[in-house]
Amino acid sequence: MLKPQNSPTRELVNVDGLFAFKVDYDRTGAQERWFAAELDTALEIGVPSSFNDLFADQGIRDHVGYLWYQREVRVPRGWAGERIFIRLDSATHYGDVYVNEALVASHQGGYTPFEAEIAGHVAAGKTFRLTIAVNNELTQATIPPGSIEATSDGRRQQKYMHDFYNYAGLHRSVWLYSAPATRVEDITVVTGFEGGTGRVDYTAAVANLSATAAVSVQVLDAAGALVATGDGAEGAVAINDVVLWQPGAGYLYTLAVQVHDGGALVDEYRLPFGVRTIEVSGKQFLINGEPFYFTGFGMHEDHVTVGKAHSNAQMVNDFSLLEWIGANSFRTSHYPYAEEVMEFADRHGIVVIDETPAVGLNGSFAGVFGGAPVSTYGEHFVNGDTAASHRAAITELIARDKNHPSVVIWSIANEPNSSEAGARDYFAPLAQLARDLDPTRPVGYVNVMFDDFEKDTITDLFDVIMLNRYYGWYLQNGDLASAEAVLERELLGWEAKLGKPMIMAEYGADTLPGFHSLYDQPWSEEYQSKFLAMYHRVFDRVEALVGEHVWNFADFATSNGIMRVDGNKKGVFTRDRRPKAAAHELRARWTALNN
Ligand code: GCB
Repeated sequence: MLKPQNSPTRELVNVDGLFAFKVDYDRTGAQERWFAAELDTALEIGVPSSFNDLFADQGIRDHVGYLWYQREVRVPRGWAGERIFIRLDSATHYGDVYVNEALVASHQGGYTPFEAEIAGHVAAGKTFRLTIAVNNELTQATIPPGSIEATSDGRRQQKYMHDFYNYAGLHRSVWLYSAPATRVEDITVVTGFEGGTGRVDYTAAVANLSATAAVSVQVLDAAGALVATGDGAEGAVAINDVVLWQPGAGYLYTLAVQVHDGGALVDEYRLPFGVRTIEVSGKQFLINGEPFYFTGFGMHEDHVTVGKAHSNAQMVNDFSLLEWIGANSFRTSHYPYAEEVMEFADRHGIVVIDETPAVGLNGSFAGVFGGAPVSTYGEHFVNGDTAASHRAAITELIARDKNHPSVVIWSIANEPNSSEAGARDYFAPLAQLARDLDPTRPVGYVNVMFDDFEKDTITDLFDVIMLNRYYGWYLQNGDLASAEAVLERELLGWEAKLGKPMIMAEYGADTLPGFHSLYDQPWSEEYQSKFLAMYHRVFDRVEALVGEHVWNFADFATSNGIMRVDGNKKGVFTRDRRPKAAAHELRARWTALNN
């Protein structure tokens, strides 16, 4: 799905700002047709934001169900005769969009965009009432999955098997845009190179293409100079003296796809892209044929007050900290991040492992989150409905992000149960789906510590091995010598079993900034540093280990629980982005490794 843009034939209006906001406590909003009139509420909400932490009201924060957003929007007067679309970059986890009284779009899945054509419901120069009913429930039919339990006094409580807080709302921008009837609807670009010549295979899907219209493409270099042209909606073009997209040097070309009819330009869409190749070869991960070693983090979209809202200012700050510390990559743990983040990574040469929201498909975690462990695969938990949502999550992620040169691996799940009967039947078709949708990128999932190389039954289905390990934290806590032995044994075990490149996708220790100790005391800044140094010693001894992503970039909000004090503190930066001691040590190691 193409991100909307301004072009000579398209216009784009941002619809963020203050919306009227109403919590649907009694679940009557749809039935009472709240969309049909001005919302009866005194509350306002800023979009984008997570709604949870904005109001000094526990009832709002804990609400499970629908949240209603409403504002008036004016259609630009010049849009008569154009196709008009409303586009939400995300609605977490579900959204119904009403234009005046018409339901124009519904979408499940909290981290991917959706849109609807609304020209039949609005008029150029006139306003309309935009109402969005967002639902934050997680069930067996959603990704991530969850369950809703009733308390003895009748409240509904959301339960789930993942660590980060279930922030919800309109986390990303809302747009209104115009496009011509004959328009470029999708583009797929696949690149390669031989010697100094780049090859760009492209396919454009064009809606309402008439017999007299023709599709052509132009390739422009970073300075805007024309370097290649092609005819037809599908084809291959060559770029002489190609400049490759490289980690640390995100050189981008632009593919301008144009539709002409009778000599006139009918539509134009400009897609930035990079020329680069990705390959797994033996135990190596190759970018442009060169071995690549990942340094960086598992991250979160998480900030004080606004929760999971995208903000360009905070994004710039986070990327600048990544650069400062010598990170060349990150994983979008545990859901697709805002498209602005992906574009920024493209432009700045940061490598991305792009993950679906499939987190918490693991009944063993029930013990950690306050219950008794349960099995995972079956009607009671991860079932056919979960699988259907999971397929949609993979499909929508790849559709959105397939053209980003920064994306080098699709991660289709984080820490699912991979040892139980049922795991292989569940994951084999999903791994295949990702490969079918994108044959050009390696596919992986992230393996949990309980399902080590002796127990795991699915990792051979994937191209890379991604592991989350907490030896020295959840196990061997405070005993780094024992942890070191277990870690090394396991990495060598995986290497011998599968002989594929391995990335440590998470390793880290909760750390209270300002707590110091001379001893190996968990939670101290010294312990975090020694913990990471121990992992690095082991990594440097294992040939197949091709990447290290510390958990986490920054402290982040979690659900309540006895394991967390004001959130997860495994950040190398605090939640307000101040460095802990370990940040300086990582900087020294990664700067040396990457030079
Ligand atoms: C994990 C999860 C991550 C948690 C982390 C932790 O394995 O993938 O979501 O936040 O452990 O700190 O427990």
